[in-house]
Parts: sequence; C-alpha cells; structure tokens
Amino acid sequence: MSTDTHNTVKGTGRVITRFGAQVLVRCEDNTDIRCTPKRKLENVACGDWVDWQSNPTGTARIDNIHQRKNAITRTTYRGKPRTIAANVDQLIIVSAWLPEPFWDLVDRYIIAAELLNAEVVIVINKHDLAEQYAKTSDWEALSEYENIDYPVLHVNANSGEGIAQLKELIKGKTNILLGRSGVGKSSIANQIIPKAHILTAEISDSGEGRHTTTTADLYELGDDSYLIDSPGVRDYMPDNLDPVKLANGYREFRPYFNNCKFSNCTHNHEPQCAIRQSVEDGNISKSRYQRYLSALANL
Ligand SMILES: Nc1nc2c(ncn2[C@@H]2O[C@H](COP(=O)(O)OP(=O)(O)OP(=O)(O)O)[C@@H](O)[C@H]2O)c(=O)[nH]1
Ligand SMILES: [Zn+2]
Repeated sequence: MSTDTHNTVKGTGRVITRFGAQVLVRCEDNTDIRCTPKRKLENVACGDWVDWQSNPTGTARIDNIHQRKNAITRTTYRGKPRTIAANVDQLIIVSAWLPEPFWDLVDRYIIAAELLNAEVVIVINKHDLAEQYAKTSDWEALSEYENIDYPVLHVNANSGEGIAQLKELIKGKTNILLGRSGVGKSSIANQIIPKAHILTAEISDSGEGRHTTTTADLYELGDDSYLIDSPGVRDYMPDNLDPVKLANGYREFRPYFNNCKFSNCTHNHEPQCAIRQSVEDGNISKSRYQRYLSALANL
C-alpha cells in the first residue's frame, strides 16, 4: 500500500466477495476495503487480484484486474456469461456414502477441472457410513480414479478424520468446494476454517448492501491457501461443451486420440476408434467410457 502527496492511497489485493456492484478486497496488510470497480471492470469476481485506489473524498475504486489464470463462468438466465470465481487452482469434489455417490457428476466436475487447467481432489465424506452403504462398484469407481492419478481422500467431517490430509492437499492453492447437496461440504469447510461462520455473519450484518448467497466467498487460510465456498457453483457444468472438449476432459483418453482413424472421431460409433479399442484392451476403464458416452449423448 502507498500514499502519494494528494493523499491517494493505492494498493493491491484479492477480491473475497461481492455485494451487488461493490466488492470487498483483502489487502496485503490483511485489512479489507470496500471498492467499486471502474467502468468496464464490472465483471470483477471473487478470487481476482486487483489494483485499487482511494482518496479522502470518495470510496475506493478498482482500476485494474490482474490477468486471470482461469475463470469459472455461468450463463445467466439472460444468456450473459457471469464470472463466479477467478484464479482457481484446485477443485475439491465432494461425494459421500449417503446420499449415494453419483459418479457421472464427479466426472462432470473433473471435465470442468481439466478445461480450467485446475487440479482435482476427490473427497468421499461420511467414512463412518462406508461399511453400511458402500457397494463394490463404488470402490471400483474410486480405484479407477486413483489409477488415472486423481487423489482420493476418505473423510469424516463429524470426527475430523482425513481433515489434516485434506489441509495438506489444499496448501498453497486456491481451492473450490463442489458437490451435491447433503454430502457435507459445509461441514468440511467448518472443519478447515472454524471461523468461516463468523466471517459470513459479519459481512451480512454490516448493513451496507446485503451479502447474497448466490455469490462466492473466498476464505484466506494463510500460507497462500484459499478456500472458495459458493452455492452458485455447487452444480457447476462447463458452458459450451462440445465433443472435443468433452473427450479432453477424460485425461486417460488423450494418449490415444491420434490413433483414431478419423481426426474428428467422437469415440462412439466410428470404425477404428483407438479409444474404443483401448477400452476393449482394458487400458481405459469401461465405466468411465460409458459415462463419457452418456455425457456425449446429452450434449
Ligand atoms: N454420518 C456423517 N454425517 C455427516 C458427515 N459430515 C456431514 N454429515 C451430515 O450430513 C448432513 C449434510 O451436511 P452439510 O455439511 O450441510 O452438507 P452440504 O454438502 O454443505 O449441503 P448443502 O449446503 O445443501 O449443499 C448434515 O446433517 C451433517 O451433519 C460425516 O462425516 N458423517
Ligand atoms: Zn475415437
């Protein structure tokens, strides 16, 4: 932060949440400042790094958004793309033994991660219910993810089991929690950041503009680690998916693409498809391939 002769204060910080037209920026000295983006920067989002400046008479203004690594966008009902979160390094994809795991949805989050060039952690919560509810096919699905190098972590958000390992995996990264309702995302978030509740309560009680639950909130965990919790991305599905992007979302397919007879192969009905052959040879999981086909049919 710096002050010049005209009492203009300038600084750099990270957007932690939005309130309507305004955003809250966490500054380098750990203070928060409320800012209004200047014209054309209205799409500033949670997770953005920004330059701001304030003067004694007016509110602080965002003058510059640093170039983004990536952005999670969602098309509004008016058909306009809206940025929900920016600069996300890792998707924490949460499932539980109850409600029962839905691997098609896990695959979809993974596709999103691959398109965003973000890492993945697959979390299975409610480990205490595994014995009662886990099916053989579920254990197989999990080992298939591990076979293609996605880390799988068993967690019990009630007892805290697995939380230390999860904290280790999220270190130094900006993480976002995803998963269907009831799997325990909030319980996990509260284990990681016990003060999260207080922070959201403080923001919504500030009186100046209500904190809406549809926007993302970023929590700073120290050591360059961040956690984003957002109801708006819990059922996130990448926009504008096409067969090429979809197939690229299945990382184990990639080594074989060049061996398909047709360069525009959708790996479905086409003759001499290297992906189908690899499934037959046992080099690609049959279940993952079937989920790919069903996603392809739904494009
Ligand atoms: N048995 C068991 N129950 C858990 C565990 N973790 C969370 N729960 C329970 O699961 C329910 C849902 O947890 P939440 O944390 O609210 O789930 P969520 O994913 O945030 O749900 P939404 O906010 O609807 O998206 C609550 O009743 C929790 O107490 C666990 O490890 N074991
Ligand atoms: Zn093919």
